Order: sequence, then structure tokens, then C-alpha cells
Amino acid sequence: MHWISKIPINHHPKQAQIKYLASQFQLHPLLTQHLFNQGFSDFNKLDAFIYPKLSNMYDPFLMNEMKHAVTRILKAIQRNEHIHIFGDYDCDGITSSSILYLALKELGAVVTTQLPLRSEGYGLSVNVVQHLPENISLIITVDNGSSTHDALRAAKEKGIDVIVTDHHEVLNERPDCLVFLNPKRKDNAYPFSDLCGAGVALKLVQAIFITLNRDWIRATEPFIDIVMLGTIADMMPLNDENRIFCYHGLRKLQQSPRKAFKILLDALRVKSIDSSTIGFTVGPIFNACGRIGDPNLAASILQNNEPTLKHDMLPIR
Ligand SMILES: [Mn+2]
Repeated sequence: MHWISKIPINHHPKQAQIKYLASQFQLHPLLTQHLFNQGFSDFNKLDAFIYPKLSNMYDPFLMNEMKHAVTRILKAIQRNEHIHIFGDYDCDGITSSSILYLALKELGAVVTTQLPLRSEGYGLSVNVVQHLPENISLIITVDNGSSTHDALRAAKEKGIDVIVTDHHEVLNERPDCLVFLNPKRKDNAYPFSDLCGAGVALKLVQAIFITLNRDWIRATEPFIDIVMLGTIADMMPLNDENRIFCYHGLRKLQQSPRKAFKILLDALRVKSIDSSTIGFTVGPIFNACGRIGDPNLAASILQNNEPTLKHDMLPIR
């Protein structure tokens, strides 16, 4: 066991605190010492690690430009503007667009989603912008948009506002869009930069609910299984805020799965669910939709409260 510290507990300079934490959490002193050495060195930090809590999610307004994003979206809802969510064809794109769609729909928005086919290429393109229905006045990208400068210019020329929400590295300057949400932007102020696209979408939803004075934990919790799927399928590190999403998302999937997941898990005859089930079974099914078919179909299953799974969508056994 290579991770065990070479310092025996009785010689550790903080042995009193480690023993105290071990007794408080009823952990083996050796494990507590290891966690202590990994930075879980006081009661609150260890408590947050062992019992991940939705209330420990970060303030979404720490993300640069979040307030501006919320203001524009609420204005669009109030004015009955047509909001168009544009995602990506992989599982993260499917999940991020579905989270935002479901939340905005619940708030009474006029909203549609679109994921490109793989043959159409990644990200918002000039071609997509040019073929949008006339009445769209706000595009929200999810899981893409940080480097799509030509498409943003085309949208600007058509008078369409664009809120870019993304988590990919920002290759050039800030894209020329109305709002730019990305925990990887160079001047990022958000404390955790390893969110996936679905994670960024969830932070936006959380910020909208906070602004509307809703109980944001109760309002955000219904999407926790979807953000978990996006986070694991996009191979994000399962620490920090991602750990909160995945802990609660996996529990929800285990205890009270939404209908779409229930049908899928029943078809797969999956009994117990952990991150490997998502990473090696459920995630690849959603990713495959974008690889060999139409990812919009997979998204519609998550976005529909009464989904049906067609027989030809089941994996071959
Ligand atoms: Mn992604």
C-alpha cells in the first residue's frame, strides 16, 4: 500500500489532531492520517469530503459574468423571446443542453435545443447560425463556443445575442459574445475549473434559481443525476464540486431514477450503480448516439418526462 505515510502516527507532528479526527469520524487512524496528508486536515474539510453536501456547492456568482447571463435570460423569458440552446454531439453536450432546457422550460421559457450531427462538426458554426429560424433572439451555447469566433460574428450580424457557456480551454482572446461563462477563461475567478459543460450549465441554472429567490437546493437537485452523467462521461476528475454532483447523482440514480434512466437501466439489467457503470455502460451509450446517429434523439429522451425507448435503441445482447 504505497500511499501509507512513512511517518508512524505516534511520531506525526499533528498526531493529536489526527487522532481526534479519527475518533470524530470513526475512521482508522491510518486512513485519517492519509486524508490529513491529502489536505483534509480539519473537521469541516473532512466532513465535506466524507459527507458531500449540495449546500457546499460554490456560489455560482463567483463565475465571471454570471450575473449578466442571468439578467439576459430572465429578460428573454419575460419578453417571451425564443431561446435556442446549442450543444455538442457527445454525452456532455446532451446532458448540458438537457439541464438548461428543462430548467428554462420549467420557468416558462420559449426554448429549443439543437445538437449538431457529428458530420456537421463540433461547435456553433456560421452555417448553423445562418439556418436558424428567424425569431430566435438569444442563443445559449453549452459545452462549446469558446473558440467559435466566425459563428459569433455571424450571430452578431443577425442581431442575435449569444451567451457562451463552456469548459474548454480558451485558445484566443475572450470570444466576442454577450456573455462568456467558462471556468477555464484566463481571468477565471471561480474556485473550481474542472467542471464539465453540464457542470457549467448547472451553475447557470443554480444562479437563475438564486436570483428568483427559489430554494436553490430543491430546485437544482432534480438535475443532479444528469450533471453526474455528463461529468463522468466527460472524464472530469471526481473531486471538489464534481464529487458533490456525482455522490448525489449516483444516489438519485440508485434510489429514484428518472423514467429515461429507469428504462435504460432495466434494459441493461444493471443492479448496482457506481461511477464505473456510468463510465463504461451508460455514458458510452449516450456518446454512441452522437457517434453513429443523431444525438438530438438521446437529448429528447432526457428532456421528455414520458420517454419511450424504441426497441432498436437497445444495445445488442
Ligand atoms: Mn465537454
